[in-house]
Amino acid sequence: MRTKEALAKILCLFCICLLFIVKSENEINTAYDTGNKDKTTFAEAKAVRYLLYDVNPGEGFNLRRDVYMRVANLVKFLNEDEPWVLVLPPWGRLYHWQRDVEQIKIPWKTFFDLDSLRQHIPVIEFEDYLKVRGEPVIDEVYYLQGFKGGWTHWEEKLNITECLDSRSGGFRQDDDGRWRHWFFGYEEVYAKKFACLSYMGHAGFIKPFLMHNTTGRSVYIPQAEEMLHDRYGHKGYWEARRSMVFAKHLRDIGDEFRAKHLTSTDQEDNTVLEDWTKMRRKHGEAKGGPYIAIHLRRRDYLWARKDELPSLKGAAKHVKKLLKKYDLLKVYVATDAPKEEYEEFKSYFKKAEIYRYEPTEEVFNKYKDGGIAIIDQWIAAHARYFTGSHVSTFSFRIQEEREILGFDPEMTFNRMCGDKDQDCEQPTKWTIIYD
Ligand SMILES: Nc1nc2c(ncn2[C@@H]2O[C@H](COP(=O)(O)OP(=O)(O)O)[C@@H](O)[C@H]2O)c(=O)[nH]1
Ligand SMILES: [Mg+2]
Repeated sequence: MRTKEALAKILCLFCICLLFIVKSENEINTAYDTGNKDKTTFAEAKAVRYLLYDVNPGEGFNLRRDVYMRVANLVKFLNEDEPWVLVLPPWGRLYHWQRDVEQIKIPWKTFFDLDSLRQHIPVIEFEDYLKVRGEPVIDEVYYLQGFKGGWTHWEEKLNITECLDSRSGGFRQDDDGRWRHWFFGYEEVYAKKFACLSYMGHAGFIKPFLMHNTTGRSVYIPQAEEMLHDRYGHKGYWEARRSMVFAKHLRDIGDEFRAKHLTSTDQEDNTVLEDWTKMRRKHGEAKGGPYIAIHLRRRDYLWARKDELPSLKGAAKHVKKLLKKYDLLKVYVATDAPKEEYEEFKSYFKKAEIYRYEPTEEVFNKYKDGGIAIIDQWIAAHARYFTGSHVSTFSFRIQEEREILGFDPEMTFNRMCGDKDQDCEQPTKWTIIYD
């Protein structure tokens, strides 16, 4: 009798274990639903679909961050009806990232905190997408483009048409009918279907098309910048923006630099970072470190926006005034300037201490130009006072970071003027919105 009871107990335990295993398998399958393993049969559960996107190759790092926000909110909107996961486009081959080492296939976790992104929408890295699919395949590609002949009045519309770009954005069909492309450097990847999609509209406008006119497990939309923000500067914009927390390893480097050279710590400066979903600072709560930060945009901007940028001497003159006004001695310079230009800028100061972050080779090799740009932005975001460069998205992202931290907008939304226009128009104050 005893042995029978014991046997029954063991059998029972075994059954419970089995149930658990089956349950967690199901959970895994619904969380990372895959093409191959998709044998789960939940009565109402819909299979997860994957959205991939990319931005016109000519666009820089900080406009790309802006396009992420648009697509992220599209994915959020899709998830109101169907489970979609956003596949993060690997970073690489950016126009400004020109050092000798090849900078491709950089995952998002190098630059951003994925857990924070995931508190807004479900995201996975491209490499994880490939693992989940088990095959280097993307089902459908819709290459976004404008309408032929441009437009005279604005209306939301989309239409599958011939490709306006004679190269079809570099997509070409091989002998087996597979669509080939550079695909972020993963040239083994192929797409099953390709079409050009003329588009004029906000990001949310593509939702019905994705839900009803596409059937593939994954849909890729290159040139996603054609889709506009659903509501620029509103609650959803800021939710997506707040979720884009920089990776901790980069914040740590910036914080170390602040403490070592700029007498700046979060406790002293009232800039302690909290979980973004709970963080809600009032304007003026953040004090910032005892330094002025400037974003001195040079290189390609010198010819593109020559009259709106100060000369190095002009910038120095302006910074001196600021140091006096705010009774400070230290200056942090975020810049893409070559060494000689930075040295020239520095030479205009006698008393003030001028700082720039310069990575060791080891740090550079790990985090690349994108990581260094973020460290610069992070340090600039913690200054008592910030001033940037005219219509630079690099400056804009610093301003947003400062809004999140809780600075007085007067200490944030500033830009340096060109030498000939000392009274130039200052940037719009896109202040943070929570509700
Ligand atoms: N590290 C660093 N890089 C910069 C700075 N300013 C510009 N860059 C580089 O130049 C690129 C500028 O492109 P983008 O992000 O599109 O900003 P925008 O062109 O100024 O609107 C950045 O991604 C960086 O690679 C800076 O202050 N620090
Ligand atoms: Mg740019």
